[in-house]
Amino acid sequence: MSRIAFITGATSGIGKATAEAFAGVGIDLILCGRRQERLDEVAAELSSKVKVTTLVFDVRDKGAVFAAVGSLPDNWKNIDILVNNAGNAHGLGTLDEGDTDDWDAMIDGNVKGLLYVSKAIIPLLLERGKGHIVNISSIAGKQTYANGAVYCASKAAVEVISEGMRLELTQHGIKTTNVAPGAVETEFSLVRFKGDEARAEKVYQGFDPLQAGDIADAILYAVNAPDRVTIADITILAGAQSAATVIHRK
Ligand code: NDP
Ligand code: 8X3
Repeated sequence: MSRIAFITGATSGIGKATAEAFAGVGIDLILCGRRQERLDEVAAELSSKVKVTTLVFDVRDKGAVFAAVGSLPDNWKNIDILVNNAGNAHGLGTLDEGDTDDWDAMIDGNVKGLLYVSKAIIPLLLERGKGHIVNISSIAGKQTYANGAVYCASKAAVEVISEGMRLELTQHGIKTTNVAPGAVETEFSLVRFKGDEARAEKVYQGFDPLQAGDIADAILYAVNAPDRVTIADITILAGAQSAATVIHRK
């Protein structure tokens, strides 16, 4: 029987690559994001392989999150896998100079958004007595760096929420996997630097950065593990990376 995955942030980067990896093994997809056209493109690309439906909402909007999940037809509510991937960094700056709108975007999206989506979907998993939640954290959730304290705090919160989910949900047959990537070349830096392409490109220069597909491979491994196995936590760094801010560039 095919499984159904609900993926937030499926319009680009890690979320989109995860959708592609899941489609490759026959997992049906509920793809979420704010950009409808992008979702339509991904859906068109993958619908020859699996069943795909899309939901457009901002994870920061509590009402929209619950309305979107509630709008799913009953057959799409049989969700097996939730990938809480939607999120971004906004800005890179000291606490005294940081933009409080950026802080709101990170705390509201990366933390509260993940919680809203989880609260909407966990009851569906509990009803079925099975499921798997994959939370996309970051190396930044394990190691704090200067100028990134709020982003790091938002990802440290994801680490703690993953642990809390595992403690609460394992007894109900629901697994939780926390995935903490290092430097992945996606739209992440473009968003962090507010569309400054030159600055974003520099982040990935002089070394071979992780690709979104590398993270999707790990997620696929975790969700395909047998019932007796819980992949609790995966940290993935680029080959040239030894810590959040230590990258060996040529
Ligand atoms: P991208 O910018 O390529 O993708 C981010 C995705 O999240 C997009 O699909 C975007 O969709 C969605 N998203 C962002 N904010 C919201 C929101 N408020 N509501 C709904 N959807 C939202 O970056 P990545 O693929 O790199 O990022 C995915 C996750 O991986 C994030 O949680 C990020 O923190 C994490 N991560 C990234 C790393 C990296 O180096 N790239 C390293 C470690 C972790 P849309 O704009 O259409 O809404
Ligand atoms: C993204 C990785 O180290 O740029 O979460 O914050 S880092």
